[in-house]
Parts: sequence; C-alpha cells; structure tokens
Amino acid sequence: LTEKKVKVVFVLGGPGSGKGTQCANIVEHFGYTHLSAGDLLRAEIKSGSENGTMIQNMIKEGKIVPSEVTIKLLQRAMQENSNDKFLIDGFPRNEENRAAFESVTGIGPEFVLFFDCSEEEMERRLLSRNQGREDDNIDTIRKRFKVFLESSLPVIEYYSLNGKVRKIDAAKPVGEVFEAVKAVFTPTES
Ligand code: UP5
Ligand code: MG
Repeated sequence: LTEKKVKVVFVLGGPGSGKGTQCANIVEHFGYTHLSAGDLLRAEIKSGSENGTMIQNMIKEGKIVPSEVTIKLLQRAMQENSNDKFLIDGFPRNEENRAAFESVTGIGPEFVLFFDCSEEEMERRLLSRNQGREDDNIDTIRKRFKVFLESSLPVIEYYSLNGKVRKIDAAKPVGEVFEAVKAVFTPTES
C-alpha cells in the first residue's frame, strides 16, 4: 500500500466545548482538512450502511462506537483527500481508540488541542444549538459528560505526560478562543 506521510492534530474536549467551531477557523487560516469523527459516523448512519443502526443507538446513548468502525472511516477520508494535514476532531475518545489508531495507521499526533470548558457552559451551548442532533437532549448530554470524564479525559492525560497537549481555555467567546488557537499553530522564532 502506498503510504503518504501525513500530519495529524487531534482536537479533543468535552461535548460542546467548541471543537467543530474552532476547526472551521483553523481550516480557513492554516490549510488543514477537518475530519470530525462524529460527523463521519452521522454520515454513515444517513448512508444506510449496515452499521448504521448500531452507530445510531450508540450515539443516542452517548457511547463510544467500536474503534474499527471509526478508524475505517477516518482512514478512508484521509486516503481520499490529497491534503497532508488533518485535524481529527472528537477522536480518540478512549485508550482503546488511541492505541488502535496508532497501531493500524502508524500515525501519532503532532500535538493535541484540548478545549477546556466547564460542564455548565457546555450544557448551555448544547441545549441551545438547535441543529436537530439526536444526542442534544439533557438525558444524552449527561451520558456524554460521564463518558468524557471516565474514558476521554484519560487519553488527554496520556498525551499530557508525553508533552503533546496544548490546552486552551474554551469557555471564552469564539474569537478569543481562536486567538489562543492561532498562537498554537503559528510557528515561533527560536
Ligand atoms: N459555541 C462554540 N464555541 C462557542 C464559544 N466559544 N462561546 C459560545 N458558544 C460557542 O459547539 C457547540 C455549540 O456551542 C454550537 O452551537 C456553537 O455555535 C457554540 P461545537 O463547535 O459544535 O462543539 P463541539 O465540541 O464540536 O461539540 P459536539 O457536540 O460536536 O461534541 P461531541 O464530542 O459531543 O460530539 P461528536 O460529534 O464528536 O460525537 C458525538 C457522538 O458520536 C459521541 O457522543 C459518540 O457517541 C460518537 N462518537 C464515537 O463513538 N466515536 C468517535 O470517535 C466520535 C464520536
Ligand atoms: Mg463537533
């Protein structure tokens, strides 16, 4: 198989922390391609794939879809795109996601953006998003928060120990958050 050398940045943070919003800004300014694992899974449901019902049920429960499903979608999206710089948004969500992605693709992240935000603020944002997402109801939101704390935060801690995490205060207004994001992506003289 032809291996193209790609750069990957993982964009992590709780539900509603602003991952998708900030990725759109990063794409515009820094030429990355945005791959939201959640968007890819939702597209898979819509496409009527054999996994669709399973994925839909897991998203409704705030659970993490099996790695092989998500990794296949991410790999396909990277192969179909000629860009060599990708923002992977909302993945990896647990240790198993992380280890499987690294072993299947051989890719480790350049760094990890971590959008840090309080649950109160994230809940407010999700409840007022109004984009018809089936997981934006208070019951599912609580489940998503629990899974984030129990399964996803440990992944951020893992990368933190490796010096890879760039933590951003994501509770501020969108423009201020992006100023902090820009600083992370802008090379500094040394
Ligand atoms: N908003 C954004 N920034 C703001 C700011 N600074 N101030 C005020 N408002 C702000 O933003 C959310 C809302 O807040 C928007 O209305 C926005 O305008 C506003 P958004 O940018 O959409 O936040 P984001 O972090 O992307 O929130 P999202 O809900 O997408 O995060 P999740 O991590 O919950 O959702 P995701 O789509 O990644 O995953 C959904 C589900 O898919 C998971 O729960 C899981 O079941 C499944 N999944 C997997 O199983 N595996 C995966 O690898 C990925 C997903
Ligand atoms: Mg999102």
